[in-house]
Amino acid sequence: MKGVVVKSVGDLYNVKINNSIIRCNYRGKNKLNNKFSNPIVSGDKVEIKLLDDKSGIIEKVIERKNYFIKKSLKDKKAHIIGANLDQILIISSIKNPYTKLSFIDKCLAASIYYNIKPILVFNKIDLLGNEETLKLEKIYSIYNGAGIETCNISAESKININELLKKLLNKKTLIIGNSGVGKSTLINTLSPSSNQKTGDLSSKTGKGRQTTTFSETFEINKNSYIIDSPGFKDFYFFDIKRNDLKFLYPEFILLNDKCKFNNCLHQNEPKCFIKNVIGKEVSNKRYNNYLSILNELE
Ligand SMILES: Nc1nc2c(ncn2[C@@H]2O[C@H](COP(=O)(O)OP(=O)(O)O)[C@@H](O)[C@H]2O)c(=O)[nH]1
Ligand SMILES: [Mg+2]
Ligand SMILES: [Zn+2]
Repeated sequence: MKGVVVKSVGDLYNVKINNSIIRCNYRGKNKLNNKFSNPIVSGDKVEIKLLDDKSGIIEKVIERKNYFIKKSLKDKKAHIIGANLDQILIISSIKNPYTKLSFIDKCLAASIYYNIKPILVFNKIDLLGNEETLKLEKIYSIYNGAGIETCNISAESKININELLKKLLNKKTLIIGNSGVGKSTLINTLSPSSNQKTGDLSSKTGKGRQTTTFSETFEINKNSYIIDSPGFKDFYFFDIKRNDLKFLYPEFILLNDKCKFNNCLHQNEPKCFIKNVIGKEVSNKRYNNYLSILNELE
């Protein structure tokens, strides 16, 4: 029988078949390609053998259409956050906590690398004063200028939720972002029966505590699903290399081959076209973050 994994807890997986949930084990763990730190994730399509009407064994993971992975700091392997996705919402906030643009840029680059459309969402707009609203507008102009779709919401005060909902219809959407930006709150707003635990911000650090530990799928309606994921503190690429990065910036795409050297990384090479258009076609902030991400990569 075929089903879809909607939740994983340790070695147990909830597999949805028609409208019921079957609790499954997986025995093939050792046979798997050991590139991954977790063998099966929310969104995976699997074949199972039923043991009774509530439990079964996963016999096979069906080849993934795509996946979103990051490097696990524990074992340096690839940690899969979600599989078989149509798009990714990168949830950020200007306040409580502030999301660094370099973190956003890494999430965007990875989404593009894995061929999954990113949408940049700023949550908690109910908290913003005039100055912060202006700051957010500047950030939007940077990302819209780079060809990235954006949206601002308040998951708690339910602002712009219908606009966001329209983008989610008939899609499977992974939700990522730092801890505390409101991913689980958004899931509860979009899918009220989901009852995801949400976290208070730590009074010491102003950052979120981790309350979601495994990716889990929730239904918005019959054809629309959202996957909540544990917040990342930082984001380390697994298989994205230095030479890949310049192809993961949409605003570079038409300009990359205008440099003198076709292996130009737009650092200090002579006759680099990109360096000449910083502050114009390419934003200063995006370029500086590009350089710092580049320096982290092999
Ligand atoms: N003011 C405000 N607070 C929010 C909003 N969304 C979430 N929060 C709060 O932010 C904290 C962290 O939310 P949570 O959903 O657990 O974040 P997660 O770690 O990304 O899943 C909780 O105290 C929420 O009540 C919002 O739109 N506005
Ligand atoms: Mg959460
Ligand atoms: Zn260049």
